[in-house]
Amino acid sequence: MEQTLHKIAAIENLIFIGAASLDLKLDHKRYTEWLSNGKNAGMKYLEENVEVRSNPNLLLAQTKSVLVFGMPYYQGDKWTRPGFKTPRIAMYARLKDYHKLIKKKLDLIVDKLCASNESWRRSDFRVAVDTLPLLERALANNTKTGFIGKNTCYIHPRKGSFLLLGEILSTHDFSHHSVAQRML
Ligand code: B12
Repeated sequence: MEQTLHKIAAIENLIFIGAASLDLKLDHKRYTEWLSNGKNAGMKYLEENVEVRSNPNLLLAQTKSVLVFGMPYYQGDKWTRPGFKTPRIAMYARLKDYHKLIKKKLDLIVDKLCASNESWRRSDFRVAVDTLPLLERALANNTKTGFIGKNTCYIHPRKGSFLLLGEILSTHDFSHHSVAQRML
């Protein structure tokens, strides 16, 4: 299954980071401390749905797996060549809106997963890219494939931290299912 998800993700120019452990107790604690220290700096929406953020079951009942994907967004030095005035725009913002971009790609992956198993329904999955109340970095960290850096970003051993995250929540346990042969 792992191998297949890596391949399907690559077709969409994503990387499959891994299936995350859903144990977010420590992260929940870190998050609430962060809030009580006022680190959200006026971003009021981060004070909402605090319980939901560390419990994917409240976003999709019976969630058994959270599959974490990444979209590398480093764009090399094409913006910094001599004579070219570098615009002061964050690198991720020079792309099309990544929420729409990644969501579309993850929706296609969900379609492929559903097509691979006739008992799987679209409603067994939920796609998240930034906008759902979910601790995305903590989940990426829980895949045990990389680490949280001093910049607070999830860092992938090969792709670094220029990586936007997206997730597929599923009621199916991806550590046990194998749809590999039927899919590709
Ligand atoms: C609010 C927000 C912001 C705010 C606040 C940033 C912040 N420090 O949280 C602002 C607008 C400033 C921002 C800026 C950026 N953001 Co932003 N942002 C978010 C958002 C919506 C929520 C983050 C959040 O909950 N913060 C609260 C803190 C407490 O949580 P956290 O940082 O996720 O940390 C948790 C874990 O990582 C863990 N943890 C923290 N430290 C440690 C240390 C160790 C050792 C361990 C084990 C665990 C651990 O515990 C924490 C609580 O669970 C997420 C999307 C999402 N839903 O998760 C994107 C997200 C974090 N942002 C992202 C990006 C790309 C950025 C920018 C790089 C964009 C840019 N300007 O180029 C900057 C980076 C700034 C920075 N260094 O954090 C990506 C990060 C991808 C990655 N590889 O990690 C995310 C995941 C969006 C996405 N879907 O791709 N962001």
